[in-house]
Amino acid sequence: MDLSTTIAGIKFPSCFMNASGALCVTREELVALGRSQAGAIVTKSMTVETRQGNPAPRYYGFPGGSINSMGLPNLGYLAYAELIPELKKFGKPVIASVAGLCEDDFPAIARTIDDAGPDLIEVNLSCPNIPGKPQIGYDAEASERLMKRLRKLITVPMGVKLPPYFDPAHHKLMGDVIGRCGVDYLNLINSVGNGLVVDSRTETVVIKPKGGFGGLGGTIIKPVALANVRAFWKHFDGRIPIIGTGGVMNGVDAFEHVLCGASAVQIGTVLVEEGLGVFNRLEVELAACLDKKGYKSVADCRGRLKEL
Ligand code: RRO
Repeated sequence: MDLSTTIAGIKFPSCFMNASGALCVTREELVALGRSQAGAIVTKSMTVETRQGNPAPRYYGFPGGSINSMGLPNLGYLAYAELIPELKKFGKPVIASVAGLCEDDFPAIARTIDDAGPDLIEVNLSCPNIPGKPQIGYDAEASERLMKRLRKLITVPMGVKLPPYFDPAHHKLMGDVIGRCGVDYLNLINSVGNGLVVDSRTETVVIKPKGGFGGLGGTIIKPVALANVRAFWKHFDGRIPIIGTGGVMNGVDAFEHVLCGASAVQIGTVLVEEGLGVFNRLEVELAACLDKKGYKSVADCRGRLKEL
């Protein structure tokens, strides 16, 4: 079964990879992703300075998913710029995720990281967890300004990681914006921001930052992720490749993302909960699912969701 995929002209040996944030902050974690069966190495979103992130506990897994408020812990962009040539030796694409605490942080990071030669750069417009900083992706004008600015600096394929949108009017608004910015691929979706998980036994929140509010991931967000993949796939008539992220715990979840239009699939919660062995399991499960349905590859069924 052919589980390879191509995004913006870059060939991935497998369509499964880590979601930015999951096991990809340190050199050790990134090297372990390189040695694993993952189809790519995706870095943690990077900022200008090294960051410890928010106080713990800041991640909590529960049967239906996870909530996190990590607060952008990362090594700082200069450390990732130095690491990228080493990571490229694993023979699979390296995706550098670029963030910032304000719009003006992004350009310097993008310039230096572009020089370091990752295969793709992903602009994170959707971190929900920095106290007092709204997600850029919910401000269409700021998103357009920033994407146009970065497009001039980035020479490798440029993707954007978007937050979930919950109304067709917002899919259209952001779709139109993205169509004007020369974006090469979309990553849909980041965590569903500012949810609240309550432990009724202890009568407390489960994570410390922001009074317990944090980004939701895992099974509970799958329908939201699928809706966003589908909405943007339709908006662009399949012409902008999509990485589907959100709620993938098994091979059938991945198949659903592909049916909605995803060219590749990223995993966050299940990677954190299960570890690197999950990549092999998901590949076996997706291959079995495609085989049973008579598909020969991921490309074979992409976007083929039937409507009633
Ligand atoms: O570090 C985080 O708190 C974080 C980020 Br940057 C993001 O984009 N999405 C998320 O769920 N957490």
